Amino acid sequence: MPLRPDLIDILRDEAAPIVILTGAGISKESGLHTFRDPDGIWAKYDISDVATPDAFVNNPDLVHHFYNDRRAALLDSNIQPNAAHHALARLETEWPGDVLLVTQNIDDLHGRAGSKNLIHMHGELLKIRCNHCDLLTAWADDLAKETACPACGKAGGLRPHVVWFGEMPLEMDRIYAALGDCGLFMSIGTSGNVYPAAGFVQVAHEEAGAETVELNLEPSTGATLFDHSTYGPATELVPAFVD
Ligand code: BJW
Repeated sequence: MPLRPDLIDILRDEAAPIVILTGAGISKESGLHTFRDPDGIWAKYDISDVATPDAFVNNPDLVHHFYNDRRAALLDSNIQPNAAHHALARLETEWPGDVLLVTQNIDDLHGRAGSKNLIHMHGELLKIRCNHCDLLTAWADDLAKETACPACGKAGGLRPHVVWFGEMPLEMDRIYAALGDCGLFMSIGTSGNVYPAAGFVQVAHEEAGAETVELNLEPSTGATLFDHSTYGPATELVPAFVD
């Protein structure tokens, strides 16, 4: 069912808490690749080669190469937040209730657009951490297997601060608490293939009785779980929703 225009007015009057989940589709029109579209990242790389803890043990050079390349792409001056990122930052400022933005994206475009109440549940490309100590810091230089940790001095432990398959996504307690208390759950630019994020719509529906909305280029895997769906490019749909 398409979005009812009056629904937003009702939710605004109630100052309903909102939880928004975003995926790679929201950054596509900024020039970053999605994962599962025909020209996506998984068409060029095998997930098991670059996005699992075993991949990092078996071939750290390839994993570092993969993320060093993606950092270089993100830091290209042509890559900027788009109208959808900016619209969500505006929503956070203007909505009378709480707005929590949960992104699966490891790029920093939501933060650059001004979103503040933001969780990077799959980590952040521009941060690194050490497997040998508790260092978590801003990325400075391209990483290699031989790079020594600036805190503990050991080599081989520095890794991208990202969540690979089989690892626990970040800040799940805070996310589930917000899902259990929201009046509106929106999913934007995600294919709904990766859990636990793909299950958030059911949590919001069953635990909070929230209205659920999908904005995506095409129906996601879980499209039928949403109360309302609108399809098209994020740079058109998200500003139209917010303004
Ligand atoms: C546009 C557009 C435009 C294009 N405008 N739209 C059941 C429960 C719990 C876990 C599992 C489960 N079943 C299986 C699991 C395990 C596994 C999993 O989900 N496997 C599936 C493949 C089946 N999950 C995990 O291992 C996760 N950890 C975990 O579960 O821990 C235990 C746990 C259990 C229970 C509760 C809590 C925890 C970890 C998942 C880590 C994902 N990591 C990656 C890569 C690392 C980061 C990186 O390198 O970037 O994260 S995989 C990749 O997929 C990346 C993304 O964040 C993620 C999601 O992709 P996304 O964003 O949806 O992108 P696409 O490409 O798939 O879709 C883009 C969409 O945009 C498309 O629909 C387009 O149409 C659309 N689009 N242009 C609007 N212009």
